[in-house]
Amino acid sequence: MQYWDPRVEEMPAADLRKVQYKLLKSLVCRLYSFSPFYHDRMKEQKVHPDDIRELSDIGKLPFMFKRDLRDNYPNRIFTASQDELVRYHVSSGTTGKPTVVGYTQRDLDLWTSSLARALTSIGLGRGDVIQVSYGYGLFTGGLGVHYGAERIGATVLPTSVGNTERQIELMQDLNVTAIACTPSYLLHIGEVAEKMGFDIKKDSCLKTGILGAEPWTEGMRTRIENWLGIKAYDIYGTSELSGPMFTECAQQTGFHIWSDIAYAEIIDPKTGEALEAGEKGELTITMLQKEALPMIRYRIGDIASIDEDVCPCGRTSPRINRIQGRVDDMLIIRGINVFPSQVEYTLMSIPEVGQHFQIVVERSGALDDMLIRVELTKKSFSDKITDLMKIRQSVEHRLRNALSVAVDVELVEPGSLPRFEGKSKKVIDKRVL
Ligand code: DLL
Repeated sequence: MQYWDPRVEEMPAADLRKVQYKLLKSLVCRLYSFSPFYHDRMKEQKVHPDDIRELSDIGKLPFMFKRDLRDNYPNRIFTASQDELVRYHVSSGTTGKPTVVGYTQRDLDLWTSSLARALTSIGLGRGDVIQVSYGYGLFTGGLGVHYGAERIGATVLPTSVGNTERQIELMQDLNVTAIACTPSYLLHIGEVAEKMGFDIKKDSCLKTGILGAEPWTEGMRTRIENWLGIKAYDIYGTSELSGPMFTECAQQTGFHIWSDIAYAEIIDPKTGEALEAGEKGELTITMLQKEALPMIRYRIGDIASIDEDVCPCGRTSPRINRIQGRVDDMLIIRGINVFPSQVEYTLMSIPEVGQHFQIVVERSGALDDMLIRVELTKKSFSDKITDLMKIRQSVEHRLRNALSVAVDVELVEPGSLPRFEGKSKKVIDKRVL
């Protein structure tokens, strides 16, 4: 078993909690003394650093939200001065004003070592060629994975997104063994490779996918693994935490949240109460060591559950089970809550269905209508209307059972729905346009 930093990765959970408490206490004292933002927040909540006497006292601290960063745009809550910053990343701002994250050199080092541990836990290292097909630039995916991969001694191929045919040629010519990109982009790469007559499974050295930045399901993992002949691992992070930071280990049972770097809580999104291990709720993270933009109890908005058992890989940090979606991704259709990931989960279990779908929600009169456009596989796409009718009925039936709401299904030709190079957009909600 390979570890990047065995001292921390194998540290008994009780000792890790002691480390976490020490880091939390010193963070809270520092912020209370030196940051007007955190000072005022703690005062409003009537909590003083002296009240933090054990790790569970973290529950006394106020939450942070994305809007705190937006309201203080661009850098009013940074806790490092301009001359200490060595990098900025900026979110795309698709759901509002962009957020800016500043990093000190130590912040970058911490981010990189988080990924070095993560990539090592997958089994990557010296001798691997890692194609980084996440966007480079203001988005954190490209540069984040890049530095982590270099740190473990792998060779990085920094292709970024786009120019897919060239990506595939380079994958072949340079014997790429691992690719990091969104699951959607890997699907697209796989299809373009097929069109070029290149069979990734047979003709390449690709063995590993490091896939994330958007929700995806176990069903999608199985399909990608079988189709491309690779092992596909989930990678998670958000720009506010630094960027991509955590991956699953070789066990593929949720991503490890390194306890000395981050403290994870799952809370009830409505009440803010902490939930037990195994219960599903909103992931909330405290970054214990960040200098320029420390996040305390940051309500990320992603729905997940936590697993505190020691992983069979021997690592003692807790794991977060696959993200189910975002609180704000949830569609309410005729009063029923529907997550796009439930749709994907159901569709991926139907062999006639391909990898791509699109959800269109409209309001006709007072009622919401949900149409799901579903690509069929090449094999099951037929000229015979009766065959298509049968498949459509069966897909509608499966979706209706899984979602408890009536849906219309439109079967479409393989290759006809949009493809994505970064994060995919699977939902078109015409009610809010
Ligand atoms: O997406 C950072 C990242 C880059 C993660 C590359 C993984 C790989 P943001 O653009 O700030 O940062 O978006 C963060 O994307 O809150 C989730 O909703 C979603 N997300 C990220 N990774 C996953 C994942 C990057 N593995 C937001 N599964 C997060 C599900 C994910 N959702």
